[in-house]
Amino acid sequence: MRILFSATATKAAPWVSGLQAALPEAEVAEWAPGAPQADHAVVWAPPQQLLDEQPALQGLFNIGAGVDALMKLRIPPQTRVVRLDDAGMSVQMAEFVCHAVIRHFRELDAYEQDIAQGRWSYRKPRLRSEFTIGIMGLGVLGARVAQALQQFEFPVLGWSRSPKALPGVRCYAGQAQFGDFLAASRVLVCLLPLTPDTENILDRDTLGRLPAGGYLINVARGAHLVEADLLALLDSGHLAGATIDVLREEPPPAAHPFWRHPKIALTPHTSARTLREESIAQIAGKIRAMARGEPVAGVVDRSRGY
Ligand code: NDP
Ligand code: OXD
Repeated sequence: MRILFSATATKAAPWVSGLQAALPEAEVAEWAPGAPQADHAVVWAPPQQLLDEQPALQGLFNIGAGVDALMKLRIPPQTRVVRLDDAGMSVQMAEFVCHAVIRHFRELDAYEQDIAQGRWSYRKPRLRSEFTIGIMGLGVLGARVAQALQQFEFPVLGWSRSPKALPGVRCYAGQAQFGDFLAASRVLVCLLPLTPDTENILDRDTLGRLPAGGYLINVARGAHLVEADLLALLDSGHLAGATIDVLREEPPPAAHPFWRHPKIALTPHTSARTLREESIAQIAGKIRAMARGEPVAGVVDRSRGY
């Protein structure tokens, strides 16, 4: 069995040696143009040339949860595209989103500014029951975030494409229930995949339907958000602030307004990182399951785009 590795902005050597150690029966190599035909490829945003030269791949394993970069490429029809299925990401996403929610709910930014100015002041505690958290996307990551937020007794709502029943979560589905979901969400967390249906979904209309004083946490993809619309709603005071982990251009140009906006907490696409060892173990397990003819989790439905 032959496996190729190709990942933009990632050191190949530890992945190649890790995959080789996990699959000693295979021959694992970093992809280069003209590489011999392989059975599987493990990739992040690979060049189109790899797919054009490898028409017989059985599995194309993405070393991330989001497959939007892959969906832009021409992929041979019989190749199964397989995403990372948690692999240590959901606990990171849960801690990141809980941190962002609590930081805002407890006004920790404001306390830090007070302390920096030598002020020992108290703010009136906010009502937890009014801090409804609406999660867009109730998949592997969204469901885990919903579960974690309930530990802090926030009312949690969720929105997905198909109807869901999650313990303790008020679930909404589809376009018909989108408006009701937004109107009830004081904090909006985006954990959708980026698809033609969800691109630009965080626009003036969507964000404007949050209650006054709403707060946005975008941990999915930069192209979900119309950045100018967020800025306008922050300036008008309709939104109280935002935590932004992902941007259309990463890193953003030096003049990008999000770098220094007083109401935006910016992080460098780090809310849930790919963990190499967990990911290699998961991919190796799936490659072996495929060789035995067994089904594997995380196969992307190309017609949906996720
Ligand atoms: P999943 O595929 O498991 O879940 C996606 C969820 O979104 C599902 O509940 C799905 O609904 C819902 N959804 C998809 N399309 C629509 C739509 N048009 N309308 C309403 N709901 C929709 O993905 P994950 O939870 O694993 O990951 C989500 C995203 O998080 C990734 O695609 C990636 O972009 C991002 N991500 C960001 C990271 C970071 O570090 N910032 C790290 C990892 C991931 P249904 O259940 O009905 O199918
Ligand atoms: C992912 C990411 O999709 O890191 O896994 O953004």
